[in-house]
Amino acid sequence: MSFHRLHVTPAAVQTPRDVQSQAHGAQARRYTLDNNVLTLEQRKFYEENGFLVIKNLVPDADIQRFRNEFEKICRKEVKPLGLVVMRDVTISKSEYAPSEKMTTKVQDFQEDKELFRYCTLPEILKYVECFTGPNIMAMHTMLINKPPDSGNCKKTSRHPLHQDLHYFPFRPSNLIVCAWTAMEHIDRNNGCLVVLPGTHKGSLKPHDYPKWEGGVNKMFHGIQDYEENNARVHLVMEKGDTVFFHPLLIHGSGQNKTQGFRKAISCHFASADCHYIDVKGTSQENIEKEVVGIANKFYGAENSTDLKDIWMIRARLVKGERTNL
Ligand SMILES: O=C(O)CCC(=O)C(=O)O
Repeated sequence: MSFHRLHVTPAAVQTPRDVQSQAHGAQARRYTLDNNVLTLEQRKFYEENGFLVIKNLVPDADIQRFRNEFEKICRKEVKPLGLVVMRDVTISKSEYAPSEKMTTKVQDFQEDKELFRYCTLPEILKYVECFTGPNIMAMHTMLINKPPDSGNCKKTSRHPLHQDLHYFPFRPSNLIVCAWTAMEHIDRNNGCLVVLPGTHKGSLKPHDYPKWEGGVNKMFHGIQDYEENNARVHLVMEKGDTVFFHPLLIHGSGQNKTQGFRKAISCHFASADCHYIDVKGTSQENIEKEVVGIANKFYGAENSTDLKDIWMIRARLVKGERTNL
């Protein structure tokens, strides 16, 4: 099966996905492509719920290598270009010492050969292609090291409920997918992902910092206005299990009540056929301001960067052709 570029089309014109849906009979499939990787049951599950867990997808040996590299970064033995290192809001600058305990997340590891291998693993890309088609860009990368919250009880390790599309100035959303891999056993005790099934069918909601007593970590925007009665699923995962989810799916993660640092590695992939949008005048304007402000500080520029440039610089082709993004 070959895929074609997907352009914004007038209502009367069919997209390749419409044609595929019809060829495969009864049910319209908006969120998955037909490439014989997903079973019918898996496709139906993703279409309905907006996420899909694949058990035991990433080998232990790879996870150990990601862990080793993360530790090297924390010890400042390697300093990959463009990498952003985040701390918990409760850790003051004066406390900073290069250690795993001070680092809650590293993001934008596209220049770190060892961590970036995650985004090129055939096991991962095989599934990503079911959502993006064959031209695949790795857009946003993270290794999350959720710290224990048991010491200060401020619950700052929680990640508020949000939709990842809030952060992204590119569309269409159906050609974007996140892969998130557990680097150890993850459950409600150490702060697993929680998802609101089916919410990927809704629209992008306004996000802002939640007013939490203990403070909120940088860029942890959340949704205030979501359906309280929507079912919630806590994703209990083993090392190597990987969840693929839609960027409109409402999700977050809970408090880490253990003494350990809960680790996961993730990448947001998009079809290279997606296009950038201008978020001015939309609910995404607040995140644009924040991201551009941080980038200008990082690169020492005065209001010179725009959101599209930031994304274009860090995006990497991992399969196929860089057609657009
Ligand atoms: O790993 C986590 O705790 C949550 C990550 C997440 O939802 C995100 O970064 O968008």
